[in-house]
Amino acid sequence: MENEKFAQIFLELASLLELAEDNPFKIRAYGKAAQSIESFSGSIEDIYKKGGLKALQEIPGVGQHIAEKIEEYILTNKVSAREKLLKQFPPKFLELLTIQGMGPKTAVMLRKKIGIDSVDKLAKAAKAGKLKGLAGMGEKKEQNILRGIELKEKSRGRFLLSEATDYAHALVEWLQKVKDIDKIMPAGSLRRGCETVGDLDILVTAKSSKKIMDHFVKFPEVAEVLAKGETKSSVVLKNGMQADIRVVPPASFGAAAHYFTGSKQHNIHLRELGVKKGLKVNEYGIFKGKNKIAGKTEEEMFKTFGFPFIPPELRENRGEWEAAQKNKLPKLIELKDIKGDLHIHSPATDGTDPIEKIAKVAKKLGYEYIAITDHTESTRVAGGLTEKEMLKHFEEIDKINSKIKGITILKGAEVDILPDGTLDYSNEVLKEMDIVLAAVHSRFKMPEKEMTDRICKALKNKYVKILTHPTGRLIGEREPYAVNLEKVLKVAADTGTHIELNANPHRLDLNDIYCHKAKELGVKVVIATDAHNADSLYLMYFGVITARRGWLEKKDVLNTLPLKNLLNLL
Ligand code: DGT
Ligand code: CA
Ligand code: CA
Repeated sequence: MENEKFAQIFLELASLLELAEDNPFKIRAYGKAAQSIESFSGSIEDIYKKGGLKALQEIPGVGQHIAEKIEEYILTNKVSAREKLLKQFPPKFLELLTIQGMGPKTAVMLRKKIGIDSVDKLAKAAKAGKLKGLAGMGEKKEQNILRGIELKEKSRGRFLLSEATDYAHALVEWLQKVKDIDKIMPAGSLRRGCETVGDLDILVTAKSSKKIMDHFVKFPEVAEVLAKGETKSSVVLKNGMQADIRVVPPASFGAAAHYFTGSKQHNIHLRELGVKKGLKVNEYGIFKGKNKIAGKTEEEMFKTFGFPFIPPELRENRGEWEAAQKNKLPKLIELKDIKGDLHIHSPATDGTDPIEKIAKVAKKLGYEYIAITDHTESTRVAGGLTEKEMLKHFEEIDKINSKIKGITILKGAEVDILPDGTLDYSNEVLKEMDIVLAAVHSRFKMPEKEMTDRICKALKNKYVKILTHPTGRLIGEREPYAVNLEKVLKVAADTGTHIELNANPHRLDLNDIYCHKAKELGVKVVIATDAHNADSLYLMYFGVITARRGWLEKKDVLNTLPLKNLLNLL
């Protein structure tokens, strides 16, 4: 969480420099540093305190220049270069860049021509049709910006699952410092693994509620205390997220856990079942007349109705009650079922950690294999390799593979699907790979039919094994491209191609609903992190929880196979 502050500063600096039309290499360096710092597992501040500038420079993506800025921030709480640029481009103006369809050039132009310096003003101008006609602005571009604004408005007040998870962990750790605290459970959408979370709902049992509440409101990340009571308190954290805590009696813990985990629709169904049986269900328990007949554990809550335990990720009223009734709940995939990560970038393109380091972390995670899958020529912004460079890079991988024991490194690439559906590489080169991933990285705005044909054509290439991030969405930032996914999944089924569930919490692409659809159509899903550094291998967790929301079992996921079976299948 502390690191996030630094990452945020460099991201902002990158945007500011872009607005100032500074050197593109410098801009990329800041972007890379931000990414690397955000996913770095140690504390940046501690590293500086122990080893100074020199130690900072051991962090991937951090050179002398960036290390000095970190130092400046730690010592003065400011970065002068940033302060200077913020005078020219204030935060309200900067926010324009978070709108899909708004680049730095457009933002600067709009300010100069019609004085737009905030998202509010942009929204008004776009809605009034005042953008088209300005330099380089057509009807389409205006529409695009309008869609970007809507997307932003829709996601306002929601947080990525990863951010919510970080805060929930920190809060739980903080609460555990209270001596007589008993159970602590983050419930709500977080426990169900939803891709975005509105607020945190923490449940605790303890002897003294007062001690808990006193301690809760002193959590260092609290920005504002909204309410402080005996059974419930609410705060707003510094990132704008609300957190509610409830102290419940141990005899009602199961009922409260079930109620506050939700979803609301799931809860309503149980209450209705209760009514039919003459039982009252609420957050205190299940009651027959005045007698409480269940409530201590969640299992008990389900068992009273003759149901097995329904995992939180399934509680969306999407068929889990019927499946429980028939004893046909899936045995959901677990993190420990994953045997390897099949989508990883190395420094040969836009990754930041050496392959050896990645392999070491993968081994620690208990994996049997990883695949190094760098970008191909057309993805220039990410430093994509030509065919010749890729073959040379494979020789490097072979060398490393023969040196490293206990894990196998597969050679692959994330090959661009060109606008006409052909691939960036010839079959002669694809043939040399252990695994071929294919992805769309350009021309996102094609009409649906063209995009669908483009992707389906690529899937028909016999060397292509996995389609990565199938819709290209970035949660709250970029809409999925127009594509008929159902058709894509059918072609995947026919051609024996696998579909990625990209575990990056900004993507989670395929989403839960389409994971379920893939399963129905018999398409195996690959859960992969798309890691650009070793720490990002831990993002697998978010992929697995999304897969669970999509009802996937171990057998539905390709990278649960041991290496031998995987290679046979490929
Ligand atoms: P969020 O915070 O918007 O991401 O979503 P949740 O699911 O965490 O919703 P939240 O925080 O409003 O409430 C937590 C849980 O409390 C919710 O999942 C189910 C339960 N709950 C809240 N309001 C109601 C209600 O009106 N009826 C029922 N049956 N349950 C409710
Ligand atoms: Ca919530
Ligand atoms: Ca809540």
